[in-house]
Amino acid sequence: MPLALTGISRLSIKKSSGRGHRRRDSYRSFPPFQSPPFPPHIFDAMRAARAAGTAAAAGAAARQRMAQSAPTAGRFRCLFARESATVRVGGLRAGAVEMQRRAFSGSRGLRNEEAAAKPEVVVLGPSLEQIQIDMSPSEKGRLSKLRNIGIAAHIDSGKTTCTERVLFYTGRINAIHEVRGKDAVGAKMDSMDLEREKGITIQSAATFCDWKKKNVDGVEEMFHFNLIDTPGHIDFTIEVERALRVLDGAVMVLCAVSGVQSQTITVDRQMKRYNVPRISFVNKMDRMGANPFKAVDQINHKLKLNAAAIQVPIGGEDSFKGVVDLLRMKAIYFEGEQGTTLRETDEIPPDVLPIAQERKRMLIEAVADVDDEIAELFLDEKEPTTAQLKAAIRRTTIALKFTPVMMGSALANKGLQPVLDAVCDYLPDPSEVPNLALDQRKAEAPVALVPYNTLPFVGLAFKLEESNFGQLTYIRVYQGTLKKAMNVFNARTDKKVKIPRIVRMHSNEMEEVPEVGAGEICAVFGVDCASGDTFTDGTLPYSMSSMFVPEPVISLSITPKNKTDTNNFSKAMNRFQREDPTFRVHVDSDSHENIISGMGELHLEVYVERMRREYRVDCVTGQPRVAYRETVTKHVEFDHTHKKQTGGAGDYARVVGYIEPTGSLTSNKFEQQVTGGSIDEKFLFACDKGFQAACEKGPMLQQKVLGTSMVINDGATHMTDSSEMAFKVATQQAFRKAFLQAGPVVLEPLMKTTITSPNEFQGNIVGLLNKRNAVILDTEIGPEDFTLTADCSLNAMFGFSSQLRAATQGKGEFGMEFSHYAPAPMQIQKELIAKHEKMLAEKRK
Ligand SMILES: Nc1nc2c(ncn2[C@@H]2O[C@H](COP(=O)(O)OP(=O)(O)OP(=O)(O)O)[C@@H](O)[C@H]2O)c(=O)[nH]1
Ligand SMILES: [Mg+2]
Repeated sequence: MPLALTGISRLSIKKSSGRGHRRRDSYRSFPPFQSPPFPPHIFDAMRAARAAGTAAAAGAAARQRMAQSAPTAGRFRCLFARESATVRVGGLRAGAVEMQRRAFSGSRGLRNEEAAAKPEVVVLGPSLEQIQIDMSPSEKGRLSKLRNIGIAAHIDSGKTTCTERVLFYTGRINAIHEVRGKDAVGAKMDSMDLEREKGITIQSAATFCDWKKKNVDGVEEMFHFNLIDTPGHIDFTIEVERALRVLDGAVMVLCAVSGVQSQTITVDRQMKRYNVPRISFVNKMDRMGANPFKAVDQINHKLKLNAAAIQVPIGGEDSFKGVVDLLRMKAIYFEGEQGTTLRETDEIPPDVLPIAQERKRMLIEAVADVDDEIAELFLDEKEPTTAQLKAAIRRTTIALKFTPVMMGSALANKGLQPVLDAVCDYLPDPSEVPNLALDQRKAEAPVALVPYNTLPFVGLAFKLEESNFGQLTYIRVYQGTLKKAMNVFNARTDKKVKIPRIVRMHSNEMEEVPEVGAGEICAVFGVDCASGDTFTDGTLPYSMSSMFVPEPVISLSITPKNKTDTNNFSKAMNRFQREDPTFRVHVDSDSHENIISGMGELHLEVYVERMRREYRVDCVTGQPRVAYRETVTKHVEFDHTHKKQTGGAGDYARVVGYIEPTGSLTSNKFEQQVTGGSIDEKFLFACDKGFQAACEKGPMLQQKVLGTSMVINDGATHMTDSSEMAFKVATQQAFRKAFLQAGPVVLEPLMKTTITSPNEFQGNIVGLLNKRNAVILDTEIGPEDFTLTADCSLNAMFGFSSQLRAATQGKGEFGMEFSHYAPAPMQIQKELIAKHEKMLAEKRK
């Protein structure tokens, strides 16, 4: 039964439940993506540092004048050396705490209280305030004109269409081509054939462009943007995740008709995870039923963000002509076929004026709610000047307390130029965002990275791509300069590598450059590494926390139709695994089938299809299967001896200890507490290996084991018969025996499911969810439609999309992402075990 998808055009794949031919060769196996678990203190530190930093930045500007004579680089080295410049971010400075307390409401407030309750995190290195003060004029000039931004949103909201306009208006491309356009060229950022055919983005694509922004006094300033267009479909969520990990700001696109949709909620969660400030852009103002203010309300209520429109539309639907800029109270019309001619006038159409005045009042109120300066003016009943309001919007947006909402229609070429201005005006430059590394020599203490070209280099490899010229590694440079032919050190492997070529990416094209400075994004060739690796110049013991990588939840068997294709098949598998940490491949040791696992059916289908197109390998695939896990619930002791005497040297190993739940369903743990040398060190190492091997295939369903800890505290060794292999086998046997006595349970993946639908169908939807034993976590009812969040078992969600469509006259939509593992219902566990045993019995025949 196919897994229901969120109303997306499907790829056709031949399916077969039969097992394919056996394949013996196994491809080079890559270690599973090593995502160092995000240490929670890093999030707290970054979150608090951002809030504290913004407050500090205001004061910093004034103090900067006094401090400008200080020689920059030297001063920083000195600060690092003495470590005197620590910024306390868990227990914020009094002013910042006060400011935050008043500022936040709803969920934000909660996050702050949470942060306040946590122990204080001390960040080594300079504070954001200090970075601003110490910056040399040339660094300041460079960084203040640099923006690293991402475009993220619900599927089909128009991200790629918007990006196409951005590239056109900045002169990066000469003509506009549409997603699914009639000219069959396709948008620049959707460069893969499959993307163009399906009209969806599958991989995020990076580009860069320069925007000439006109100041109030008519002077032009040149800004440099690094831009990443991300996919909207949840199955490609890792692309959004890693883009947001390295970007400083984002444009969140919404549809003017649908407003906040299920995937907008997921993207919002991701932006909050990486503390990314954002501008919201309500697209598709030309569509029938467009209502930007509904979207503003939903951002406030559904996403719990403090949002207000900084524009109002002139006309709507077919007659959408332009917008009123509420800060300057000017009407802006986008004229010419491609909207390239901007006509600005003080004459606001009379029917729009009252709305503009009302919305400006609301804007000031919303900003006053989170900004002291505007609050004071508001209380004194004074209207802030344009400059004051603009500065306050910038402060509060960067401090994650506000999101300005703009509007337009990308397809109709209206409204994108002001968004580019707003990116310059309201989104942070790299020096305004706290970026932390972990100092390996100081127990992973967080340390601030400083985006100065002159400091030692620190960068993060956030994305890999195989190209015709070898591996292409995308790197965000956080500190120092990355130069061609320079030697860099991989913090994970401690290996030195030379950088042969540096390029800037423009979708699938590239431009070679000799160097890139701090705060920039680039790609390098010929560097062998994993996604998420940190690179330094070798002088700093730093590593950076990687991005969050969700666990694959769906798997299926796959076999090349033709035996002669095995080579290409292995090549493709290697490449896809390297590029995408949410895509995994393994060979089932019993059936000898290749099993691919991923985030959803579409995810796997895309890879099968890419294999056919790019590697010319046709495959037969099995039915999608849910990735179950196994765990224990009790403490059980074991004393197991593995003994075999078959003439000559025998096998002997005795292991004593216990297994028990680790308390969290995230990983497994092995520990040895042997005293007195009853088991030799090298044999204990073999025990650890045995445990890891046993965890790969649980004793119940041969699925992976989770949340289980094994301790070996005693044992015995035979002078001649003991070997590493004997101890490995003994541990595996002991594990298996003890596991089955320790209250074993089958775990199933629960998916955080978000459903949005018109209010009248609420009853139907709750009925559908009840049938699936879903746990409803939250329901929010708006004036017209409601949003429901529930934890549902993935197994129960097969076929949900068609049932939801039927229950809501096609008006409901849903998205789901992996939430956590939980014990499967008893009945299902029994069925799964019975099925598995039957399969084993058949094999034995
Ligand atoms: N009416 C209207 N349609 C638009 C507008 N912007 C984009 N579209 C259409 O919406 C569809 C999706 O646009 P994309 O730009 O591919 O959307 P996306 O957000 O990049 O989609 P994914 O990357 O697959 O998530 C296309 O058919 C566009 O032509 C707009 O302003 N008005
Ligand atoms: Mg797209």
